[in-house]
Amino acid sequence: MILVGRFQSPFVRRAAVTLKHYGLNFEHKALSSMTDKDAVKTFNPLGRVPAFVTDEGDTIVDSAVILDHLDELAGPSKSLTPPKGKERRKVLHAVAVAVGACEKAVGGLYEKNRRPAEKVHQPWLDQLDGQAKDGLDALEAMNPSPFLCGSKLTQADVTAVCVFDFMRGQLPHLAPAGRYPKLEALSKRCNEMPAFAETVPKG
Ligand SMILES: N[C@@H](CCC(=O)N[C@@H](CS)C(=O)NCC(=O)O)C(=O)O
Repeated sequence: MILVGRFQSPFVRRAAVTLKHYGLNFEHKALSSMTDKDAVKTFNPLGRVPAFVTDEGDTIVDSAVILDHLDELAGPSKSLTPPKGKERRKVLHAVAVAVGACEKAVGGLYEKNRRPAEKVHQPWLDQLDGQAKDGLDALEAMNPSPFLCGSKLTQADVTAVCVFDFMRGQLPHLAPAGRYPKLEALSKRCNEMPAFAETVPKG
């Protein structure tokens, strides 16, 4: 199995944490969607990360699709996403809020980094940042105790921590120290686990 993309991307990192949590061995190709665009395109026609090559040699893209495959490999007893019912909906809801917040934050980052300064539309940037913060507020309100969906680690925690750590590192104005004490504690708790500690982005 091959995971394509650097751990700086929260979408790549959530796939990597999940692989490691399930004890699945994989080759890591740390390609960047910015600086290795042509190489990334050999795995994903859209030039985005993550991409993934399965043991059967099939290529799949988008972190949600990759997680779906990994959950199937892990089987229902180990899966970080409950198989059905209220529990499953709760986890998928939290995952969707975290991913949505992340997409808004990344949209804001691109608005600032990829446009000439005079073409940045501040009201749009403010809206994106506001939505990203609203997403973190909603996760904080879920009151992780000790995890977002109860006593067990789920995909909600994996995704929320990857997103929170990304914002704290790359966009600290969205998650300043002390603003989200419960998510901060969740991140600390999770980052003590090898699957998280081994995927902390370097540099
Ligand atoms: N929905 C995708 C989002 C992936 C994504 O936005 N990846 C970013 C890196 S954080 C990327 O490759 N951006 C380059 C681009 O979209 O052109 C997923 O969950 O995998």
